[in-house]
Amino acid sequence: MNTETHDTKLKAFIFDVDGTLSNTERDGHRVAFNRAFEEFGIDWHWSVETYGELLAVTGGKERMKFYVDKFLDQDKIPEDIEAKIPELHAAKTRHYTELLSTGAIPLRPGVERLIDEARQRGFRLAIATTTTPENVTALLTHTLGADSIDWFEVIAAGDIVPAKKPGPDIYEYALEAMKLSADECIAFEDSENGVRSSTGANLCTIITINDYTKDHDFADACIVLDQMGEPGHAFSVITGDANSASYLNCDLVMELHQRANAG
Ligand code: XBP
Ligand code: MG
Repeated sequence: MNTETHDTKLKAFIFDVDGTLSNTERDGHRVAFNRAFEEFGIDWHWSVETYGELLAVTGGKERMKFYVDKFLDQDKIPEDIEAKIPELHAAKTRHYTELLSTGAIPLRPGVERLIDEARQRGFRLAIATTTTPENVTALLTHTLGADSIDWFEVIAAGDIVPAKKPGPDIYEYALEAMKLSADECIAFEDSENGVRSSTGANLCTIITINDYTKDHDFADACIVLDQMGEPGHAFSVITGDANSASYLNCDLVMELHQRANAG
């Protein structure tokens, strides 16, 4: 097979947001949930550890419901909590976007460099996330600038599909919106729910782990890294073959995509 021809098949990069572009969960979403609980006079506090367990369920509204169902004794469940969840979640989104506007939550190493290179080299960009659309817009605006929202051809987010990750639906939605097939794209994820979703949509997937996801099962990923890395600030390869590269750039992304789609 002509390698050059196959390489050119990669057309788009599809990014997860939370945990992949930025470590938003512990110091962003978790803090915002706690502020919303306080605002509503609800006596819950999600510690760093508890929040790690709650991340088993994607989606903030779904996560609160999971907490009520699995973590609270029956007599501790606030009255009408089901009805209050949408309002609580709206408050949480407000607190979260306020937090992002302080610039407190940066992008992970290598993310901006890889996105810049991908744009220069003509790759199409998309986002596939379970988080609320306003959260994506706020993160992009406060890290890459307001114009960056337009760099992403599709921002597939939140309730746009009813079945959140680990369902493949959000990636299938992004592929359909871009009119691309799975083998023309590559996904970037950080979690087991994420890789189940992306590989469920048949996408070759690059994982960058974080503290919450380092023990997850990434058997179906094409490579697992501790981070994207930068020139002079190497990544560690956890599983897979990075061809002696020390950071993730478009050449390595193309190589991984080619290997995954060969044969
Ligand atoms: C992130 C999530 C989200 C956020 C909270 O998933 O699971 O639920 O924690 O966002 P991904 P909302 O890594 O796929 O982006 O509260 O806005 O739902
Ligand atoms: Mg994620």
